[in-house]
Amino acid sequence: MLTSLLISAMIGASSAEPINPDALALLDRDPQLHAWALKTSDENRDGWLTLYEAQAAVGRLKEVADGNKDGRVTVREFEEAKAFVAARWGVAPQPAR
Ligand SMILES: [Ca+2]
Ligand SMILES: [Ca+2]
Repeated sequence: MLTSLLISAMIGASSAEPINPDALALLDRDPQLHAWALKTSDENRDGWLTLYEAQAAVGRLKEVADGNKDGRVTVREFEEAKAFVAARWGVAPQPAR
């Protein structure tokens, strides 16, 4: 489920764990976030996100999303962050399902 994946990816982004496979899985499942991650975190500009680049992207997303700085990203904060990065970086929103 995307929400639990999101939470674990966010937790991984804040920990000292060097490898966080959930970061790449999260971005792979969300085309809008993936497009945003490519714009902000594809450091070598090859059009692909490595796990390292994906982790950096999720770390950035968490900084943007955790509006009240309590170290946790709620689903609501996540949705607001997605809307924010879509507007700020010009990433097309996902069509409603
Ligand atoms: Ca890359
Ligand atoms: Ca929060």
